[in-house]
Amino acid sequence: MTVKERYEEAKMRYSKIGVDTEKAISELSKIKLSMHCWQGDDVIGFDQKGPLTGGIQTTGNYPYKATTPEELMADIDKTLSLVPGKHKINLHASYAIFEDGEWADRDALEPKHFKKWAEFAKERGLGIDFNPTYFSHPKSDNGTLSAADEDVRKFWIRHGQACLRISEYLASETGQVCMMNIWIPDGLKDVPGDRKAPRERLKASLDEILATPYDKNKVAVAVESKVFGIGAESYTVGSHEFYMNYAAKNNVMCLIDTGHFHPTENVADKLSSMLLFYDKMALHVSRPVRWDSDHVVIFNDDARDLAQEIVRNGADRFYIGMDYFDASINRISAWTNGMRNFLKALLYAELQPMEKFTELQNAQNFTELMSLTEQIKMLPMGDVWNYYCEKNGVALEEDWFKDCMEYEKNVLSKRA
Ligand code: RNT
Ligand code: ZN
Repeated sequence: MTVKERYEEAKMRYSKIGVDTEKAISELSKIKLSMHCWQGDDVIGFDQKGPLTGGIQTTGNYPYKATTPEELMADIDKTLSLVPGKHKINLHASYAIFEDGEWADRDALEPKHFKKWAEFAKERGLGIDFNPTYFSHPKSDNGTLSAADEDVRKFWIRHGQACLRISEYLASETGQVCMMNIWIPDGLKDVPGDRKAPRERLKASLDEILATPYDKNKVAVAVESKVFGIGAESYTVGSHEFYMNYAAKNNVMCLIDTGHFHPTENVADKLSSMLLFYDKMALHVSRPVRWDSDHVVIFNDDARDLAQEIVRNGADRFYIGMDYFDASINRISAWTNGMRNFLKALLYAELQPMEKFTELQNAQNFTELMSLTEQIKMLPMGDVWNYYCEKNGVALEEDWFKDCMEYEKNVLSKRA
């Protein structure tokens, strides 16, 4: 049987539960994921040679990571050739590309340092999202936007302002909105002596950054909260309450990272509440294993629940970014798996008879609701997925890994 024939069979089976697979596929094709450049080089970047800091960590020593912009771009191209659909790339400020021996500190970064990235994106019709980098820098060890040291705090305010200018430039170049996400690592290892003052300073710093004039039609700002980081277990300045209130009062978005909550919290459950009070929100799709471990996203219950809420609330209300970094496996496979798996979760959500679910819940028919939910798990979603891949000219589920390994053999293993 061909992929198309299998699909036709699946289409018929889905239609029996009132699901239109054509519509599901067409909705899925409208959803853009923002591909995080930092999976390709273990979150190191090009503007510094030091280790990754800020309480986040990559573990593993798989060889062949990208160490130059050319290598990283080639790896992004390879990955995108294995992922169906049209997506965006997500850059950190630390991925500035300097030419002719030039270098600029974080507070002096300019749009020109991202010209190569803008060209890369334009040639491929990709959008770009952006992030100031408040870690892996000598001035980030004792706080950034919440630092008690005024010179340090001012330095990082200037960095945020520079990033707004860069984000606006990237949006102008690509013709797509640039989502700029602010995440800082500020926190304390042990019981704080003062919880209030750092938060007051963070609030004042954000106010100063956002007071910089920028085009709100081009740049969508988000703020990302967190519960704790490595070495900052006792206190996080930018907590969920801090940012949720800050965002609401200052008309910016919240970014919810699926790894930034207590392990038994259901992150998917937050979306429908938040979207009653915000037009849009941003996500970092990650997979925490016992802690904020940033494992590669797999097609599990958490991913499916999150995808279902995205689809239910309207996928056009979300900026969906990927955020995981695994250095223990082939990095192209990590990127590809995570992105394909989340697209599968979104397809799974598009293939749900949502109206029927609502009807059953309203009728208190929980017996049928559970039975139907479970029955759907056995439907041939894989045939719809493979058809979608074929339609988009990318490798089928059973084929992409081989392709990825050929790239390792022919390209990655030749790297110095
Ligand atoms: C850290 C945050 C943050 C980073 C990236 C690199 O816990 O999740 O989003 O992972 O910005
Ligand atoms: Zn994140």
